[in-house]
Amino acid sequence: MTKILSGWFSELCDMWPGIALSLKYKKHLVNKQSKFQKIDLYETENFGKMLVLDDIIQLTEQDEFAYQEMMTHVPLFSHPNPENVLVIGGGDGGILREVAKHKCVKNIDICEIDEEVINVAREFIPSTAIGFEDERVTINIADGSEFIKERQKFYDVIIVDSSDPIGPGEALFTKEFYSTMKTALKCDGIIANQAESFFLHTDVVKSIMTIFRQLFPIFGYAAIFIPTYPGGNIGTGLGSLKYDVRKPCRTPDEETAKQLKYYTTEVHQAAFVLPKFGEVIYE
Ligand code: SPD
Repeated sequence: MTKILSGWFSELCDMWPGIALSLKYKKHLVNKQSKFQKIDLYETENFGKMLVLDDIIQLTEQDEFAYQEMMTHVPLFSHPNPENVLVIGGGDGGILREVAKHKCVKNIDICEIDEEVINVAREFIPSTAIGFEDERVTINIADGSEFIKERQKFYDVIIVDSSDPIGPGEALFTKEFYSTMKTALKCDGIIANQAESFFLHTDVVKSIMTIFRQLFPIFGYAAIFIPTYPGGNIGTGLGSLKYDVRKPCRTPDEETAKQLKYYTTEVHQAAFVLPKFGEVIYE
């Protein structure tokens, strides 16, 4: 771990050279090495608990809702009746928590390769780990590509909640991976992934859009504002076999709308509108 100042966590990474986000922390609660990665958990001064994998921030309690809501509700509200949903990665449980808000969903599978991430979330981040408590959730500790071999044409929506394309997350950004995932979707299915920042990682986003263009008749990138990811933004890439992901076909009911802090029907549509220079991701 690299620290610029004592008592501060600083996120330095070759994927965003020359720029680092730093958060002041009160306690360093977890520092362990799993079979796959280094897992750290901090109690920060201002952003609640913070989960860090291989020195990269995965979430803070203060702003995780922005990412988890958009990663989940953009694909799910674009589908008229999602019943079977798969989450790849997402060991903190936040995406599960959001999927569970859709009453039409009958089965929620999660395939997380690193059980230790789930254990740390369950012990220290109950606000996201609550997602594991929904009775529709089945936890699978496995490699996503292996897991879906038994579930061909089964899912309405697949959400790939990965870390960055360095280390264990790298395989989740390849054409091979998305071709395999596509076989697990029903003929009108939708896939959503963690698609990085159109501002800082233009080439990565462009490469994801190129893969999605080759595999799906409908595709796009929805931007998400979030202070604790590099550059203050990230995005979700959408690939759809039938439905227009830019226009939701369902809306949150009154009870769900009250629980949401970021997602609205308007935000869903607006997230696909990028600044002029950002349109380069589609070239
Ligand atoms: N640059 C970090 C991107 C992390 C995306 N995954 C976050 C997992 C939250 N459920």
